[in-house]
Amino acid sequence: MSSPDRPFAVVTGASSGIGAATARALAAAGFHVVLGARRVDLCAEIAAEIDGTAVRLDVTDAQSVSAFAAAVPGCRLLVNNAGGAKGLEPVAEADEEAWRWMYETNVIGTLRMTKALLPALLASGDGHIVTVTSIAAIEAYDNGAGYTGAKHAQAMVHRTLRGELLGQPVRLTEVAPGMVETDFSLVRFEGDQEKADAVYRGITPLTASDVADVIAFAATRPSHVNLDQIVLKPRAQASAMRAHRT
Ligand code: 8X3
Repeated sequence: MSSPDRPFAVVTGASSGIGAATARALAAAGFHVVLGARRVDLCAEIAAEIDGTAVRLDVTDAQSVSAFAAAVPGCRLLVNNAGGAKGLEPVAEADEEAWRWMYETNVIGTLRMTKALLPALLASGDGHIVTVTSIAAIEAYDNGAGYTGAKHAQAMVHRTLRGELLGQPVRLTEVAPGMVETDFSLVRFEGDQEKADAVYRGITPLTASDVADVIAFAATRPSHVNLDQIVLKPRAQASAMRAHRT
């Protein structure tokens, strides 16, 4: 893996959705992208397309994160994108296992990746951490406490670093999307296609590449410009619980 003239960008959850689109957008912006995900075969296909590198990564596994970090030769940009939701039910019916999974992937996953790559980001002399949170990191909504709680906690890891790293050459950008059509809802509803489709019915949601464009924009500003927090939603969505459907 060598990249004489292109800076290295690491994207987690890069096998599909926002992560895959971000890998493509960053490659187009001149980065050598290292794509990490459990489904490394999908990462390898995208890597071949964009002259990047695929490395297996499970952010819920400390050993996998260490091995990944050891395989990455440098890192100027880390995109913490891996995460997701499981379930949509009232607190009174919360499934502890689903909550554990959400905290493990969104919160501890972001923490692990950031800790593992922070030395390389600092060593680059011009590092940048982009964390993909959600409007669920800003709002509370009925039946969503497992996910909104995890996303709020993930955002706190990221926003706290904004202060802790002051004076260091690392920028921090939080990107908080609303409704984006990816396999997010299919994962949330454990493969129930009908339920997943209903989320996006009667509305034009954001696409993964709409979000990727914003990430690439933030990543290509001059080093002194820090886009702190970017919230993006479809025009027809005002909040997690309020959308206009036709
Ligand atoms: C996904 C957006 O509204 O389903 O992060 O929480 S929402």
